Amino acid sequence: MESFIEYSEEVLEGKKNGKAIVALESTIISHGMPYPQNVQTAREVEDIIRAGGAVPATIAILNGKIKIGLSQEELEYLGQASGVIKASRRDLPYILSSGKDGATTVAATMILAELADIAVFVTGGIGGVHRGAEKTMDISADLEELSRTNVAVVCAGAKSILDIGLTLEYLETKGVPVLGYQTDSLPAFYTRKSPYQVNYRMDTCEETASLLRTKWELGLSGGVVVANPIPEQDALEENEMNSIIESALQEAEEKNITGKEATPFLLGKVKELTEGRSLAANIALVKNNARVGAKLAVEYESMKTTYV
Ligand code: PSU
Ligand code: MN
Repeated sequence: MESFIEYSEEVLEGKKNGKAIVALESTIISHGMPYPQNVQTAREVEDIIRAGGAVPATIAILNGKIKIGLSQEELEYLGQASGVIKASRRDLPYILSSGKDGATTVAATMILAELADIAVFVTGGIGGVHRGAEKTMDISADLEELSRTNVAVVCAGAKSILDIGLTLEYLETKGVPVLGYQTDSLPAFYTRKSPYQVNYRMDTCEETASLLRTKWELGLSGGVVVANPIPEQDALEENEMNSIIESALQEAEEKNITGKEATPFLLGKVKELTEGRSLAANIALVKNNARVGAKLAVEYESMKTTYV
């Protein structure tokens, strides 16, 4: 796969100078947020990572090339282009061999980040086990990827369009640690808490980085979920979100929306029903994750010398 990769100048330079690199996904840009907020948020998130002393690497596929780091023009293109394919693991061979454009999900971004030797990845929310999965079998490929690919994913937990309890069960079966950054409760994306506990609470990025090093140096392959709650002032009201999510799920069922369309449809519906407040919350939590992700990447990078 190496021959398909193109690094941005900034990422190449960063790698040469031994700087910490933070991967960012692109489905959130093309399918998760509307233009122009998507491009603006992506830029601001990159700036937060730079301010935190790390180098941002937004990952996508353009013209069949794996991009590790996007230029301003490429980011702008991705934010507006129609026909960009939402790319999970199973979509990579087609998009690469046919020279198409793909916006990478958590799963695909993890694969490409590992290929580029990037250990920390910042996003909004991960995919998971969908409600009703006992019938539909709709379980995001993100979970399978977390079980096999060595990348830490900083997110705001799992959105309650999913069955959070079953998502945790799946991750447990697959041996994926779910860590709470300064929290005991697993955050539920728009809200700081859910009825579920994380596996372990981490109070600092230093102890989190040390756990990552320990896991991978022991040869325990697979990812780690670092769940970071949305800031208090940006969180939405739990009961209100639950009823909005219920009606979004009901509409998806009525319209028979399945497969890869399910998550973008539900995200779009929630945004519509909250009149944009969910978008503001989404932007705030991604930025908050970028702050933690940059710090974590810098800590992780600084530990390299201790072990080799
Ligand atoms: N959850 C969110 N926002 C998102 C996604 C998930 O709150 O933008 C995107 C991510 O790219 C994630 C993907 O990897 O949706 C999961 O899609 P699916 O459920 O089809 O695997
Ligand atoms: Mn799915």
